[in-house]
Amino acid sequence: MAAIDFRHCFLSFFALFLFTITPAVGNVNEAEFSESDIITRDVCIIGGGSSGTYSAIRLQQMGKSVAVVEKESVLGGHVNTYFDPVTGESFDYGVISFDNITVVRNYFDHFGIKLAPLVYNAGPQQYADFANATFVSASALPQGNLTAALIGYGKQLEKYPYLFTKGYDLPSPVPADLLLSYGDFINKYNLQALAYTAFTFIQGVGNLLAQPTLYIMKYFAPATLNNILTGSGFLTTANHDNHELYEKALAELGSSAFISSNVTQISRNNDSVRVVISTTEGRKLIRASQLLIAIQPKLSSLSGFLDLDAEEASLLGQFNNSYYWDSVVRNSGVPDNTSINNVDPAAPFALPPLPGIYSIGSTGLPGLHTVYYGSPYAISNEEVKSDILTTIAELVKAAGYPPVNGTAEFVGFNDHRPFELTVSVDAIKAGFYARLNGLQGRRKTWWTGATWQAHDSSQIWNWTEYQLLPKMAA
Ligand SMILES: Cc1cc2nc3c(=O)[nH]c(=O)nc-3n(C[C@@H](O)[C@@H](O)[C@H](O)COP(=O)(O)OP(=O)(O)OC[C@H]3O[C@@H](n4cnc5c(N)ncnc54)[C@H](O)[C@@H]3O)c2cc1C
Ligand SMILES: *[C@@H]1O[C@H](CO)[C@@H](O)[C@H](O)[C@H]1NC(C)=O
Ligand SMILES: *[C@@H]1O[C@H](CO)[C@@H](O)[C@H](O)[C@H]1NC(C)=O
Ligand SMILES: *[C@@H]1O[C@H](CO)[C@@H](O)[C@H](O)[C@H]1NC(C)=O
Ligand SMILES: *[C@@H]1O[C@H](CO)[C@@H](O)[C@H](O)[C@H]1NC(C)=O
Ligand SMILES: *[C@@H]1O[C@H](CO)[C@@H](O)[C@H](O)[C@H]1NC(C)=O
Ligand SMILES: *[C@@H]1O[C@H](CO)[C@@H](O)[C@H](O)[C@H]1NC(C)=O
Ligand SMILES: *[C@@H]1O[C@H](CO)[C@@H](O)[C@H](O)[C@H]1NC(C)=O
Ligand SMILES: *[C@@H]1O[C@H](CO)[C@@H](O)[C@H](O)[C@H]1NC(C)=O
Ligand SMILES: *[C@@H]1O[C@H](CO)[C@@H](O)[C@H](O)[C@H]1NC(C)=O
Repeated sequence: MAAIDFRHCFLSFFALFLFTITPAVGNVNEAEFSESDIITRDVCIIGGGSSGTYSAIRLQQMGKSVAVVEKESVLGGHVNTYFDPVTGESFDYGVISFDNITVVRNYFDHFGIKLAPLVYNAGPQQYADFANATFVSASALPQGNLTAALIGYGKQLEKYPYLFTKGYDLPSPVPADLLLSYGDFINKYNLQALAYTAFTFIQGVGNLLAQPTLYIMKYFAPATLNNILTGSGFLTTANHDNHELYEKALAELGSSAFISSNVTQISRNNDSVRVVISTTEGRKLIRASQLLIAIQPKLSSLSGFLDLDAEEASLLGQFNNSYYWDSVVRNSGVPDNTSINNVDPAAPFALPPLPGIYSIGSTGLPGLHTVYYGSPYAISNEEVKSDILTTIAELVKAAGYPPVNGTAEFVGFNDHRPFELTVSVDAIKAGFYARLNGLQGRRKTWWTGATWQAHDSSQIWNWTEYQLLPKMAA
């Protein structure tokens, strides 16, 4: 084993060193693999989250053979479902809601999973400035007509229908309003009353007001807007177990899914793609006609194993990203029926600074609250956990909530970095996305996921279904 580890270190170093100089490096030596460790498939998919799993299931239905490589021990990516041993109930605290559209209905129907309207039973909403544990009455927050602002926002969205069907296929020049910071856009169109609602729904983007409007519109799309305006329309699984979709997908994929597996090397040439993976049952070689990359395309995520060429490296190297966490805390001391939202009454639109907690949410189950956390820059999981527990303790003390039996502890905690991938306004103006789209199909490689459409599973599946898979199948 030591010899293999050593050689692997050497190869990765070598590949990293060379990729900027020559496009064709890291040829996989097939002779190292016995026949039983070589898997031949039409498409090899890297990442078994929202986009990778959808693509795998649909490509199989279209008659293609696939292999899916997922580093975690489960499929599903940002889906986190908590199973409460005390009540036997479950709830979702990662991906929760889906839109009532054909691709969503077909996908869940295929696995016999029932969808139902999403019902919020978050109980009374409290507001507090989490930075100094000061509770604030709702009437002290900025007032305005939310409905009017949402309708006004909808009128703006109507100007850019392509944003919601065609990924990042932007016109040239890119419309100036899409390049405004979201804060400036809100002020320009008098939409101040929706800022806090956007902050609560469009979590994880770092500094919401500083992001280019393009990114916020992609995420805060017409379907989401309509669901908020009508107060209905969001669907979730009837059993409150979104993870079931991924258990059933894993079972259907069978020996074509490689979970708990790391990609160690990918080499592409004009004939085929070769992917070396490290699984719990040893190293395997996947030979495929096409590669589908369904992980976040940060250069740092890919450069360790992918034979990137200069164009790929120069594009993917431009991405910056935000940070997002979800968690479940038991025995927080916050009453079961209470949710507390973070506000800063002194800040524009009362949006609190990040890094920080978005909200502490009632789950409807005794002793359990969800806590969401965001940051524009990198911080460690230990810092996040410590900030959450300290802040909760201060809020509980300030509120004078009655003592509970037990101490606050995490029973769920997930780091969703890298979350929103963004490039600079200058890069967007200079045609970054036209070049990025030019990677599709190039070097036998296709790309899907949030960065190609939005952090919204319904939108990702819809885009993958209508824009990507037909091109891959052709
Ligand atoms: C807390 C939270 C709540 C959300 N709520 C909703 C919601 O209610 N509704 C909604 O529509 N959307 C929601 N989203 C957005 C969510 O739908 C999208 O972020 C979606 O998961 C993105 O899909 P993806 O395929 O791009 O990435 P992911 O789903 O993250 O999938 C990527 C997969 O690749 C794996 N991976 C990464 N690197 C490697 C590697 N090197 N080798 C192998 N595998 C690798 C990861 O483990 C992961 O499984 C939420 C997201 C978060 C974080
Ligand atoms: C989805 O919308 C259709 C109408 O288009 C409706 O019949 C169906 O009940 C909705 N699904 C759910 C789960 O609400
Ligand atoms: C808490 O901080 C806010 C500003 O963020 C300030 O307006 C308020 O006075 C502070 N409250 C206390 C009790 O210090
Ligand atoms: C808010 O705006 C909506 C839509 O324009 C309007 O119907 C409603 O009367 C307004 N509400 C108030 C309180 O002004
Ligand atoms: C789904 O994609 C189709 C085809 O591009 C498009 O017409 C439709 O508006 C999309 N639906 C949503 C909700 O994005
Ligand atoms: C691979 O394909 C490209 C584009 O079709 C071509 O330019 C190149 O010469 C080919 N390389 C080899 C080794 O055949
Ligand atoms: C995958 O990589 C992780 C992190 O480097 C490591 O802990 C794990 O053992 C690896 N798994 C396999 C099967 O190689
Ligand atoms: C992007 O990078 C800059 C500089 O490193 C940083 O300040 C910013 O907060 C980052 N994050 C986002 C989400 O833009
Ligand atoms: C919330 O629960 C507390 C007890 O924990 C109770 O005193 C209070 O009346 C409840 N509030 C509501 C609105 O149900
Ligand atoms: C606290 O929990 C312990 C262990 O479950 C139990 O024995 C005890 O009676 C509980 N005390 C209160 C005040 O609920």
